[in-house]
Amino acid sequence: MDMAKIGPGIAGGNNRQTLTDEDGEGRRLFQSWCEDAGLTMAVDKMGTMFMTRPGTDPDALPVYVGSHLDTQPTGGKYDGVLGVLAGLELVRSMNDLGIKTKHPIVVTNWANEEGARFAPAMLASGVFAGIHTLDYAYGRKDMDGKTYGDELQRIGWVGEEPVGARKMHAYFEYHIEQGPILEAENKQIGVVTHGQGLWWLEFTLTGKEAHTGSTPMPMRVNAGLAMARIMEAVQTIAMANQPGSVAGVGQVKFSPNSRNVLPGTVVFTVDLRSPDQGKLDRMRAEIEAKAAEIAASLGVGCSVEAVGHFDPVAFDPTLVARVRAAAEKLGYSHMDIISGAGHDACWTNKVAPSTMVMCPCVGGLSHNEAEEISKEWAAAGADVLFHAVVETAEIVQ
Ligand code: HGY
Ligand code: MN
Ligand code: MN
Repeated sequence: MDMAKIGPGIAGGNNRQTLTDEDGEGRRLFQSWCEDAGLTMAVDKMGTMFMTRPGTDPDALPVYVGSHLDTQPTGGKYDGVLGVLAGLELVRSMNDLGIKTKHPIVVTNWANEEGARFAPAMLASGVFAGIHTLDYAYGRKDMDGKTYGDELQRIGWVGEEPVGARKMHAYFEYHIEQGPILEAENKQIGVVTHGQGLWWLEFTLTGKEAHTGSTPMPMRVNAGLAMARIMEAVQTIAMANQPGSVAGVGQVKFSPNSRNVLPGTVVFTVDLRSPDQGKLDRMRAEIEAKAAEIAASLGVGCSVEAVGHFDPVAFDPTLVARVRAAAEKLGYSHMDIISGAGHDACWTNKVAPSTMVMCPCVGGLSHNEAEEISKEWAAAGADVLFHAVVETAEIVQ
């Protein structure tokens, strides 16, 4: 709740977008809490924060536990934040209990998980996993044309450490489900076995700027109409690939976006996801083909760029089993689940054994300021996380 006071939204949630002053303030608060718990901070060149609790074996690779503190513009208080602060709480509990582990523990705040301001999502963990270069990431621009590199510099969080230099023994991420399944099934814990794959397809449609009043209908080159028909086609294609696949449009930019001017340019992003690799790629091909056909039928120019992508992810079976065993041992109701949302764990899984723990959220609502969980749900997930992480880090006392 103290973190939620930083970058407050307008309806009880948060607007603490990556590399804003509010993000900087949230980082400093998190750093102070971590240093009070005896952790030492390192920051890499993408601005990701690594807070280390030493292990007894200096040569043992650390066990990482983290998520993200950046939010959507109309985000909730728990998406990402729960996982970062649960990592901190895990360390505080180890301190209280005098637990020492062979492997160090590193609590992590990944920069720019959301991808709302600078696409793609999971940008920093993507550089860490070798998916993106640092130059590509630094060059990513927000809607105002500001670059990631400049904004990271401006808030003073460019770290020294080369991105991806540090190696992991294992990575755990605790996150709200952001979907309705756990609550509907009355389960306290989501044992996350997989994450669905994703394409972010950015379409640029080129019409003809013209007067909305004096231009006869047959003379119009209407990029807005093309977008509307493509959005309908996206819905039809997603519904033809049930169960499990999803597709929709969250961001549209009309230029000049004036009430009485037909748009010259319309830019919009299709967010397409499926746990099934074949469906994911077939749907992408169908959407792109249909978009080209619709644009051509209206004389509208159409180009598309994939601005985000990851294949469906299978998390580490040993770690997944350890989460499931912890839930069993602690007596929490649980079920296996596929993550509908993308997470930094999807990228760390490329370079180290990774998995996730999920708790329910009210009505499955997320990316909405009304996002809500119960303290009981939060505590149960943190308890399972604690046991899975500490077992992986090997208690020596
Ligand atoms: O888009 C996602 O899945 C994540 O919330 N950034
Ligand atoms: Mn998240
Ligand atoms: Mn999110």
